[in-house]
Amino acid sequence: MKTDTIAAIATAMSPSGIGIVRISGPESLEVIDKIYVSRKKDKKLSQCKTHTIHYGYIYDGEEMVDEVMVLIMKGPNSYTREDTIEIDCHGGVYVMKKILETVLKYGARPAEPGEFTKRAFLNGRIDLSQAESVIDVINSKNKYALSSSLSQLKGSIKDDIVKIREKLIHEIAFIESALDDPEHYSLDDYPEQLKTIVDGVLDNINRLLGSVDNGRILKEGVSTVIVGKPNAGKSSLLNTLVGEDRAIVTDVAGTTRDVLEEQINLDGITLNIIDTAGIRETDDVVEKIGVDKAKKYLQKADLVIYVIDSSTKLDDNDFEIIEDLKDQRAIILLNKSDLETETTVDVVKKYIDKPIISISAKHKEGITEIEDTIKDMFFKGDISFNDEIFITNARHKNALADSKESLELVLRSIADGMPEDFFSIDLMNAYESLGNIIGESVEDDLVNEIFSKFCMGK
Ligand SMILES: Nc1nc2c(ncn2[C@@H]2O[C@H](COP(=O)(O)OP(=O)(O)OP(=O)(O)O)[C@@H](O)[C@H]2O)c(=O)[nH]1
Ligand SMILES: [Mg+2]
Repeated sequence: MKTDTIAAIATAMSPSGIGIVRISGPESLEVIDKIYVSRKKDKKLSQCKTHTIHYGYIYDGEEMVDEVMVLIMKGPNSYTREDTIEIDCHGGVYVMKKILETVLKYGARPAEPGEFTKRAFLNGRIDLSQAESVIDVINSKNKYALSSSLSQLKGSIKDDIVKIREKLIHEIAFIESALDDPEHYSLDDYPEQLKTIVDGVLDNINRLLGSVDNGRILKEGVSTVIVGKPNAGKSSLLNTLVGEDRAIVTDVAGTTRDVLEEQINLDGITLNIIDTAGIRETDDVVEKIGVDKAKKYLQKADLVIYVIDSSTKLDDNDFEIIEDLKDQRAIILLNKSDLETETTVDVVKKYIDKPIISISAKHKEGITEIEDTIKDMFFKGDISFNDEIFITNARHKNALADSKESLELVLRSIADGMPEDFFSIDLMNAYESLGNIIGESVEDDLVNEIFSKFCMGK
């Protein structure tokens, strides 16, 4: 299939030190030869060695457009595997656009979002899971998300999937051969052997599926909600954690009416923290809406921070909250440790078995302990991305779930003593579902949809 030559501005469209215009495709060198002029006007870049950098100017006919550095990367040793040119120009929006226009005028066409990476995929340099991780690297918000995306970019998911698929195709081929040629292949005892293999593959898939929750947390952050009775000090805690006065704090019970969300970074883990209205029985219409919202967030959160005013006694509102917390990942903070204590750690321990920490939100005491406890809860010790793979992509998760379903059908057919050709149909389905992850035999529409989420010039 003949491909054309594409170009785009690869850097942000805002004034900055340098900007990069990227060109990829069979006519890249032809295009650059028409618009690049070296200082001594003595060379054609198409004649220069690959992976070299050249100083000079971009001209549109007689008109000089900018002073530039040009990188030449001849295929297949480039991101797209095609001849690729990068023009480093001054990073002004107008000048970048002017250079792109010139490149387009002399033979390239505008690239679509993600089209460079799509070519890297279509030309076999990376598989689909690696291509998808490119956008995750760009969007990474913290060091764990970045390490996980980089490990996927190196091919950690692909390698696992390829190995599993090899096992499955081996069995499919064996069944087909045995059915075709019963004289040479025996299927006696085969169902038991197959069961062992499928069990092993399912273990592997379950392990990958089991990483989905942590994967989402790595990528998007821990959804955290602060709950408690009015006046417990929830908003004060939010402000202390964020390090800025974001929420209104007063001594009036029922100050916070609506939810307020802030983001903090805890040693590489992102917490998306929501401050809520104090939970209590109330007839106030507006406050009641706030309380209902707080309860709803409490149910959905990855982590609940329950703040108790330790200078007061527990009451029915507290017991209600404690009841709702039972099945949640939660920590309990006994706030206002600077005041006389009415509710001690020992008292609370009687009602609920969760980490309990004494703090003062106002005087910023006990905050490190909160942070350490949260880190421990989510990532016992340090996470190593070298040996653990996190599934962070919903598409991968669905494909894994589909393949799991098909493999469970294989196990059922074995248990029911079904004929062997039943096994191979479901094995094949599992094989194909897994193939979707790495981009084997995926539909064009899906490929287009995936790459359309990319930024321009990537
Ligand atoms: N002494 C003391 N007072 C505190 C502490 N933390 C908060 N307060 C005070 O408690 C009062 C209520 O604090 P807020 O942070 O508004 O409490 P809240 O839980 O958000 O209250 P609502 O929004 O009404 O539900 C304010 O007067 C705070 O200054 C603390 O550690 N020690
Ligand atoms: Mg508040």
